[in-house]
Amino acid sequence: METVKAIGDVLGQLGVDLRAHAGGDLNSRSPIDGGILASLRADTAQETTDKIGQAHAAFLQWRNLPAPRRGELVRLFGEELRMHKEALGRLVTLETGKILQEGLGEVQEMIDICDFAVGLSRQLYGLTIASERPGHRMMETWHPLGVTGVISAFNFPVAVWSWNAALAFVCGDSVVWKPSEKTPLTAIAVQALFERAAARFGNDAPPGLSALIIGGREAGEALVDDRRVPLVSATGSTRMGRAVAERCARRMARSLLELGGNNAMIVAPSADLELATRAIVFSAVGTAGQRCTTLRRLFVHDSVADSLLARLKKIYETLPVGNPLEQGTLVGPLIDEAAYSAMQDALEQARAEGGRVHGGSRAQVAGCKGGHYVAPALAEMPEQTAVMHHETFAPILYIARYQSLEQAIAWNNAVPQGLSSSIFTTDIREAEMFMSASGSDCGIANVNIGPSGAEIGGAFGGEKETGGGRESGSDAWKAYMRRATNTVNYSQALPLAQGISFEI
Ligand code: UN1
Repeated sequence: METVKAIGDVLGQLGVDLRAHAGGDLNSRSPIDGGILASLRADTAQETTDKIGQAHAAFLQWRNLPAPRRGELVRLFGEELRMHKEALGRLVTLETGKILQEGLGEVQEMIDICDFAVGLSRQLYGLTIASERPGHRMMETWHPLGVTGVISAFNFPVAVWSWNAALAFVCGDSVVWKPSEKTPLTAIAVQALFERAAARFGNDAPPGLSALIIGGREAGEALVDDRRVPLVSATGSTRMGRAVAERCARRMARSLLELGGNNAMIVAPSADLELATRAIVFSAVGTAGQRCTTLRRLFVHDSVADSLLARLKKIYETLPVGNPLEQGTLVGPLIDEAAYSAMQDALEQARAEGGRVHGGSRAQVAGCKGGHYVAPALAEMPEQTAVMHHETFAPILYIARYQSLEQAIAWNNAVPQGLSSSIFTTDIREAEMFMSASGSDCGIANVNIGPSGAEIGGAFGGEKETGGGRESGSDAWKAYMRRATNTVNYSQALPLAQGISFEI
């Protein structure tokens, strides 16, 4: 099989040695053709707890290094990524099935967050606060937190880890990573690149600063339940996130959650339909509909619906579905058989709810027999029906017509998830209304771009069942640190706050 032949080369270019992980029954399977890329061994419970212990010891040392010096390690890691962008991007494609352009984009996203984190290492600012007492000063200091646990999903197998890890390292934390069992190889490769950067950095990088746990659910649970891990950042399904949140809450640990999205776009009467069409297609079929930011619900004003639909149908009919390694392919495979079945079930439900479905059936791709390829689906719905309240991780775009902006915003907000959203309009009132307090209730609300493909500079995450966490840019770093409020008395008196008199 093509993928099985390709994997050796790519791992060689990345300098990955699988021996430490080899010899188990955990298969990394390429969604491109079903080829088994490697059979790996899961870490034992003892190995997992040892790695967490080592990460904790590493933290105790790492936290004392000045933050700009910690940033230097992230800078070196970013250099490794730059040097290996092509090979790592190809590995992402081999293991996730996303097209090569998107595999490379994922590695670029890692490079970007490294650059951001290096700058941040000199900007971990705290406030100074006016004290109500004479001769006193108040301030906030941000300190390293501890071991950051990262649980990542198959669809962004390395970028989402890097959002967490790059910030955690400059914040003075160590990181223990439990990747999706569907994508262990990309994680092993990234860990190898990190170790190379750490070796270049020298003895100031303690062993175990970044650890990788290969395994399934039990490995994740061990991480979530370990008292030495004060923060667990988890990306994946709402079901998984709820379990993580509950277990963390039981031991009063922090959880940072980035869970399901069910993202909508509103296309208003004044929209530039040409731009909207391009944004819709990228957001709805990119990564074969398997981004948490994928566009799933499209609300089109009645007056432009026929025109927009005609454009979309035409493009959907000829979308290049195929081998993601080949140039020209825009839609690669779904991750596995279960994803294919979930898509068919959702389309069935859409039909039962009065939807008219175009596309959605299995596509045959030469040389890729073991893969699950589909023609992306458009589902014209009579209104926002029950199926549209669920996130199905597949390229299904539900379309409903609206009459008033209030109705479209209400539909946008009516689902349990609250990650990303967007509006296409050239009417400034509509744009501002959409971004206002009574507009979109999502963590991301865009104007004249689609809901997916965010830059790393903004805080990334969403509300409601999306979990409330914010990762990546802006001030997301604060989640990886603990805040101390310091009050300093430089006077010779001891005035009490709130004017309390307490004479002894
Ligand atoms: C995800 O799907 O979990 O905004 C992350 C985007 C990407 C990240 C997606 N930058 O679509």
